[in-house]
Amino acid sequence: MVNRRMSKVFGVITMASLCVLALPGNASSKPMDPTDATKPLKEVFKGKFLIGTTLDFHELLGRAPEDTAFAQKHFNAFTCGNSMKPDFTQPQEGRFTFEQGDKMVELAAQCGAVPIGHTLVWHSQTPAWFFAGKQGQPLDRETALSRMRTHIATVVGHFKGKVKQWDVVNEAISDAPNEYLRPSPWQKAIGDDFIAEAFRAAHAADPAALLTYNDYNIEMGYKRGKTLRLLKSLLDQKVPIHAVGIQAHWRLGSVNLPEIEKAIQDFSGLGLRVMFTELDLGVLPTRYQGADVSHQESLTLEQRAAIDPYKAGLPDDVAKKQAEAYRQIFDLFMKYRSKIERVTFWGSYDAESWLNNFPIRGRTDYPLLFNRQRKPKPAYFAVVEAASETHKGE
Ligand code: 9MR
Repeated sequence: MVNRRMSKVFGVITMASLCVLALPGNASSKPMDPTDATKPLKEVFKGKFLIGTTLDFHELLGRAPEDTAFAQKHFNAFTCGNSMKPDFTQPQEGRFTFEQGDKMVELAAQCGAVPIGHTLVWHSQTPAWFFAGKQGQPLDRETALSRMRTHIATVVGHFKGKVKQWDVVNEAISDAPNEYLRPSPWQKAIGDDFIAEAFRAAHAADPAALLTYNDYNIEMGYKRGKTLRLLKSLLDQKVPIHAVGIQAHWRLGSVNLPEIEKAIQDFSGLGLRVMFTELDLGVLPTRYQGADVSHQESLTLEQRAAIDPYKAGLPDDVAKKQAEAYRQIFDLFMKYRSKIERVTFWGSYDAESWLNNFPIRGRTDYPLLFNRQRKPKPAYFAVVEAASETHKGE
């Protein structure tokens, strides 16, 4: 069942803990096989839509050249998994750091990939100083607006002309029934127009950049209406927004294709480009279906054994089911390829996935197209087949 519990925690995750989380678990230490004949995904989807992945600390700090080469081989859009979020780009007021973002841009340039900026305005991974009021007072609107505008102007300005697409606002829509926007520190201090103001600031800093609103579960009925309300209101006000990012953190067995199709139709019907920005298809049991990073489940040892069932490997029947689900997803993407700008996987291969640590830490999940040795899984071949079939397209 979907857990729509709102978290009131806006804790700041430290860089050190993020570095640990982002390192690939059980990754193969073998170098990439130069004779590997697997067809690069970016060739498979050439002329259809961009096909992306994340680069994270291990790649951006030069600690995993094989992972970098693998990402460069298969993907033509790169998103930093963590390194361009506000806790990295402005850890203290006025102290900006761009080294890892610059590295991502450099690695993208080496292979002709499109660098994506993720993310400017979010309630999570944003240092506490952003939300501190003066002399212990609650944060006031003008201070919050000024901090947000300075952050956006400086970060987008730094990457102007290099980063082509920005996730401007992340996860602003509430999961709670009867609540429109998430009562985040940004929303509370500025009001609902923090979203419009963020897009205006990003557009002013780089008028050529494609600007996206990015969120999870917005394809689903309980959030799609609120998303449409937000997008329509931004468009009515002539706010410079160009795309909507459906994160696409989905789980095997609960992918709702009709809802996804409806979302593509509804969002593109507004004249916006559609992105699938963080695609994965977890195979482990979980009660939680969202991607709210403040959510963590704790369990007894017995419960843990039951919910980490594939430690020794992914059973063939599960791999086949996952392949079939991926095939159906990509059939749909292909049908609507004229509306879809980009499909980005949240990690290149299974060991890199955040789902090995969410919503329970230390599990062994298999959500991507390549296994822990970076070899193609049945899901890879299903996706390749979906791409090659002749679709009329919408
Ligand atoms: O992949 C990211 C993971 O390494 C971090 O621990 C996590 C912490 O916030 O953020 C992950 O990326 C998130 C993305 O930025 C926004 N949507 C949900 C993603 C998965 O948590």
